[in-house]
Amino acid sequence: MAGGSFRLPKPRKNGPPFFSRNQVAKVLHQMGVLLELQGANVFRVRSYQNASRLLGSITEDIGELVASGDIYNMKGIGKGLGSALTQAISEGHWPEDWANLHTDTPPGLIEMLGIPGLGPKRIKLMADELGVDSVASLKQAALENRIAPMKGFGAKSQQRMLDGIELLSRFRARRRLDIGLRYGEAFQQKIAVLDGVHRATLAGSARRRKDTIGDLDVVVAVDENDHEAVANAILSLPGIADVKGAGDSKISLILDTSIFDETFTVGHIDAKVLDAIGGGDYEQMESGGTIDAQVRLVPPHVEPFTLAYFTGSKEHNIAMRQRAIDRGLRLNEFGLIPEKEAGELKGMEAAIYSLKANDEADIYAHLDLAYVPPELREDMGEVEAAQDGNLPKLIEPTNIKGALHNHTTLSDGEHSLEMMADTARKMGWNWLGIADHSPSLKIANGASAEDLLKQVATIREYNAQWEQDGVDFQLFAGVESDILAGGKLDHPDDVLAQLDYVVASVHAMTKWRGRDEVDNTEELIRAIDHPATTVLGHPTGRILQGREGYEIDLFAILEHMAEHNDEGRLKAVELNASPYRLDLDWRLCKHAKGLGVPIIINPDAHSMRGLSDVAYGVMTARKGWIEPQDALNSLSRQELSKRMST
Ligand code: DGT
Ligand code: CA
Ligand code: CA
Ligand code: ZN
Repeated sequence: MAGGSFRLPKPRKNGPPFFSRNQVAKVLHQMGVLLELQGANVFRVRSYQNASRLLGSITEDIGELVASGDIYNMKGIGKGLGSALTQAISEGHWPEDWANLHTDTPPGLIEMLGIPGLGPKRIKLMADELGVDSVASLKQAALENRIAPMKGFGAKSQQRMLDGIELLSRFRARRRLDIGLRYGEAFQQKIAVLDGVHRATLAGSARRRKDTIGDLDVVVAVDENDHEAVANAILSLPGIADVKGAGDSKISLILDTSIFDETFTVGHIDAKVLDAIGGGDYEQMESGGTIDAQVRLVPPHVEPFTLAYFTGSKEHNIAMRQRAIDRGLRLNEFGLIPEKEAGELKGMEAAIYSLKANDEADIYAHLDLAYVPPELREDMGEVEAAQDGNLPKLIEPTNIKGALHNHTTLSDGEHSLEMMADTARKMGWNWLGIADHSPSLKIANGASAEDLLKQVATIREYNAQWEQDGVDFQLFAGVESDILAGGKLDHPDDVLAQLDYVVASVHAMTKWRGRDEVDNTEELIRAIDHPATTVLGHPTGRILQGREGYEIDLFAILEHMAEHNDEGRLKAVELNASPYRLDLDWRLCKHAKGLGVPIIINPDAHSMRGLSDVAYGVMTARKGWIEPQDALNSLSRQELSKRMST
């Protein structure tokens, strides 16, 4: 939840100090906000705010400050606050009136604090004057234009609230894969090195590499005797904003960005994308963001079953369980148990009769199946394929020899042609395609034909030089042509003819999203039919957690592209690897593959660092059953050169 959660943290088991400096600073901040929501005296509010800031910035050990009584001497911490903090830190409980303030504040008001740009003062005003007491009722009031007339508000701030509500609801429901993995991997790594932990694995949708993640699931193998100690150690890790429930085998908590060893930043975001996901508000929400996580602790011999279960998907689990039932077996998170031995026993008690498994592959083997990679576990035909020995040999990061859709300073990229080429070489790639924006896309600094042709000439010179020096690397000269009205490309044919390839993409989102599927599909097909078009760029234009794509019939488009390929003309569909896009969707990758339409995994890099986004494309491609031979990225530069000249 954005803005964190508004609960008082539970005391550490091994205190004092029962709370960390950060926890105390956070509680003081919350108190300030809650008091302001209540309309408390401004001086009182400020004393909590100041104390929070003070404790947030000191380097002294909070336990010692309290033990020595020095906390009373700190400027801004009066007698009242000093004794409240002393009691909390040395005895492990918060003052009763603090706890009451937390429980008495209507949750709807706290929920509203998550709306970007909306603070406690204005929430209180709207609550008093309009009776608004939740995000839903605020939205209603805004839609009925009841906020704009209020003094100090206005139509603009009303609209901003509506935008903020929309952003909050998207942000809350799910998080993008890149963000989920950042939290998930940081958490998993911290657990993995704790004393007594045999293994910690990120399971759930993150392990299946879904494009968005609901919550994180971590499975930890720990000897029975160590469960309690490890559970306590996990609860003491940094980055835990709140604990929703904690036992020795199951912990449910909320992580925040303090889990990261370095300051959390979202990094560079392409301006067009940032716009779609909420601009500065998005960046701010992400830095103050949280994600839910569930941890399961199980003994090592049970862990493979637990890992398989919590990796899911639910649909895959159901298919697997049915297969077990057909063999007289019971499959669950505790084991694979012969029904006749388990009898009336349940859960862990039945699991003593489980077949043995050292790893997940053993579970699949018991069910006469080949090991199914986590990405494929969606009940999309993988169980049948695992039975028949037809599972795909999925593409791997090491198969990637290059990518075709990348920007330089010629349009809206951050880095020069030379820097991009250099980075690609250092990544071990053998080729790199440059496709800067075309003239019509003014907001992305689209390059004129003249400038583009200069870049082409430079590319040819570099290639000649590398050839001469025996360097196994080359650049391909392309363009990302905007698709214009009527499906036209954005340069004259004689210019396009001098390029190695063309990525044709839609950017006029407003127009395309305002039109129906039939018109859009027709125009896209016309652009694809242009002899110069090699790649269909980000086919739907979707921005994950940002906006839906425009309406198109991708099945018809892929079928049409398949006909071209059948007749020997290369028409590839892009899997845009930016974690904000992951467009083509993984479900359609499998379909494209089936039709024989080549995929090209493109980072759409706008900087040197952007090239590494290709990793998310590989994850998505794997999820979409893509094998090395299905993706142009695995071709050598000579092979690709040949393919593109047909
Ligand atoms: P998410 O969190 O919405 O991105 O998606 P998942 O797949 O991580 O779902 P989650 O966190 O609710 O549960 C993790 C896994 O646990 C899920 O993939 C499969 C398993 N699981 C959860 N609930 C059920 C259930 O009711 N039946 C079965 N067969 N498996 C379940
Ligand atoms: Ca999950
Ligand atoms: Ca879960
Ligand atoms: Zn682009």
